[in-house]
Amino acid sequence: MSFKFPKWFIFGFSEAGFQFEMGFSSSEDTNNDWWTWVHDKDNIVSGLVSGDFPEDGPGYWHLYKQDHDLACYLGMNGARLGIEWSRIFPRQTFDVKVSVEEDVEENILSVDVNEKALEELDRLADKKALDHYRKMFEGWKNRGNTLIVNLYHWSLPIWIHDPITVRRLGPDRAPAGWLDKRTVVEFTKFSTYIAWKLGDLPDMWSTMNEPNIVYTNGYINIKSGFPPGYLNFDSALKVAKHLIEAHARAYDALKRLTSKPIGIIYATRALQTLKIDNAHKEALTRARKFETCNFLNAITFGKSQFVEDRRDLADHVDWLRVNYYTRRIIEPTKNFLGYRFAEGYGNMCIPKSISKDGRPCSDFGWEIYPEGLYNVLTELWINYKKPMIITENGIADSEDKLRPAFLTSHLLQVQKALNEEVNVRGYLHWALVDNYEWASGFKMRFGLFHIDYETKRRYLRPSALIYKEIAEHREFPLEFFPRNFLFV
Ligand code: PGI
Repeated sequence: MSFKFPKWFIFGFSEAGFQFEMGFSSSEDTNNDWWTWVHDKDNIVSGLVSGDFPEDGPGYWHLYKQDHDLACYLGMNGARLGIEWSRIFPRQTFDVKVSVEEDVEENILSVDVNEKALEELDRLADKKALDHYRKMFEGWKNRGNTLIVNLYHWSLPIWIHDPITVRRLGPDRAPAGWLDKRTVVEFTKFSTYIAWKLGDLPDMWSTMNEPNIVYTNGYINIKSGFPPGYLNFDSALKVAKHLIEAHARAYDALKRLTSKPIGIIYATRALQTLKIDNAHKEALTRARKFETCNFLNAITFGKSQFVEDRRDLADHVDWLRVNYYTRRIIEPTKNFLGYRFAEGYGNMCIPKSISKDGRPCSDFGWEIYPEGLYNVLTELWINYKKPMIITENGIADSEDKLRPAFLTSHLLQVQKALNEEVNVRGYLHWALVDNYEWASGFKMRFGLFHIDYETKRRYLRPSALIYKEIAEHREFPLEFFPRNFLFV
């Protein structure tokens, strides 16, 4: 087995606007659903969200140059950077007319955002915010690095989604976000506008991050603290369908304006069972469909349980972007999904404990399971045959006790996949510096650099030096592997 990474292999980091940008008073973005959600008193008092606020965050909006310096110091040459819809369009864009083609079942088959519409959008857009994104993106690009721009990472403008009112009065009485098919059209307008204004910068595009988390956490696992916390399975399915359509229509729009590859970032699942009887096999099949295939098959083959037969959705992925953290152990159960995640494994462990399989678990209670990364890469390669980049992989580990082994063991699994000619083109770590972790606030620390949130100063964690060593030399010395983490 070779322990070298090819020359073209990208090492880098990923970043998302809402979790990193704010931190200084002039960088606040108050016009989105997540802002409203994490400031809601009921959410805080009930413990659904942490009570930490994103405006106290890392401050990337101001400190991006410094963070780019840190990334370059670690030998990174690629980044996935996010752009916040609510910053670009703080006010509604419904009145900008575009031509939308629908079939009898109200499926959105095409959205045409023409020059006139773009001019109108230009009058509504916040040019200062747009210029700032240009500076941040150019700053990274001009150092000779690869730039992936991601258009949606969970926060929606408040004029499109008012999650508190949706939860209280239902989705018919408030801006309902992805439950409203108009969001598909508005997202296509936003995506087209960004490609029109900033299209010269990205080397690759991503329409959205982990759509599967949006419909599962928002409408099924409502204890996760994700907006709108509206428990309704049919709503989850509707949101999934709209996200699929939004991806496809944004893909079409981007294709008209750019020749650069367009992909989607997906929360991948290494799914396993502990038993192999029929009930477990059936549960695993259901989980595979619901967690992965129903979404990805829709946008690659135009067919799945989420959308039935839709030729207008097929072949809408150039690259797959893989986020991987831990595995899931599947057990059969009589709920509407027909399966659940077993306690004591995967993401269902006690923080800082040892899993039932004897593996260390993160501050979040996520079991370290590096083989799962190899499993998802090979499975996705076999099923979809698309080039891949790992866009997220990392660990909440404030003391940096587990991160060194986490890093090396996962990178080793990437090499294993590379050696078997799985087409994986890069590894972007989550995260470069500590981040605002949605409902969990600042307690979960994913950074290669620790942040002192009072002063915003960044402090190098030892694992950052391991990343640096590997990224700079494109191979890693064997003494980097604690014995128990070899797993090859
Ligand atoms: O939790 C670490 C990161 C987040 O900070 C990113 O925004 C997000 O893209 N993470 C882990 C996952 N996804 C992301 C894996 C799936 C997951 C999402 C939400 C698991 C639990 C909650």
